[in-house]
Amino acid sequence: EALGPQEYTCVKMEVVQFSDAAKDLIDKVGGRKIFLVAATLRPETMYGQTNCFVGTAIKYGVFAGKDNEAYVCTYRAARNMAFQGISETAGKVTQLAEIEGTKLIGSKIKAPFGIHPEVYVLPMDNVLATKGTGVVTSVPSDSPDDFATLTDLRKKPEFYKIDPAWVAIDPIPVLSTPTYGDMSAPALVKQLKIQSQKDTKQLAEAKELAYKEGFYAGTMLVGEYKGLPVQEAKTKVRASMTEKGLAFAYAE
Ligand code: A2H
Repeated sequence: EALGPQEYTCVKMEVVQFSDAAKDLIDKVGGRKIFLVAATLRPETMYGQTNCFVGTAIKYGVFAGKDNEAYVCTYRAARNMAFQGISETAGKVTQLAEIEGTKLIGSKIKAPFGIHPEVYVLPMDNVLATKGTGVVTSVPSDSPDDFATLTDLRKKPEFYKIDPAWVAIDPIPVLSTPTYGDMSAPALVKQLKIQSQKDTKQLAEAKELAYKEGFYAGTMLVGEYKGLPVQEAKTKVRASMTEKGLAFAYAE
């Protein structure tokens, strides 16, 4: 855990098609554009998004943003955003609707900068309600948690009550590292013999190794900053996304 404030990039994933269980949200937002808002520390990896995760035990709100937008995230995150100039009214949280994480599963959303521009919302066990927005965009090439969870879902779609079509996108190489090659997460999951998303101790170790190697030794393989070191690309991708209205800065 970081000691100082954590600076996230919030990626705005516009809803293209709600799941049946979430469809009634549309009538509650007064014609606003609705986005799932995913907090990430690795904006440079967004080219490799294959899906998005929500917590099945988490309650989400839909909150009024500026410019006739609405954001799906935890109430906690919406309150923090209100004090960072992100809500419709400065300092104020305007909640338009509420929805359980399970009901969002199967919704189709846009993945900003994604090589696959549209992805599905899927369940993850270890999403914390107390961190970020409670929405995690999934990059299985570079996040061991994302890779382990996606692998679980692919192995047992009926157990997780998901359509196999929602997990059809394979991990996409985004950056290359000397130690782990073009896809750090699958390499580390294999090396540390991680069996599932339940192996939280090994996953924490894998996450640390992947993060350090990617940041200090990674080179971009795709996108506008292909060929650049990850250290340089990170801030550039973030700025580019923000400038296009696809992301915003969020700290907690
Ligand atoms: B990261 P930190 Cl490619 N619960 O984004 C669990 N995990 C959460 C979360 C929550 N409520 N909110 C955000 N996260 C994830 C990309 C990524 C991330 C890659 C590699 C590593 C990585 C794609 N998923 O994180 O505890 C988000 O996943 C490892 C550091 O605040 C976010 O960045 O340090 C990261 O954890 C924030 O974790």
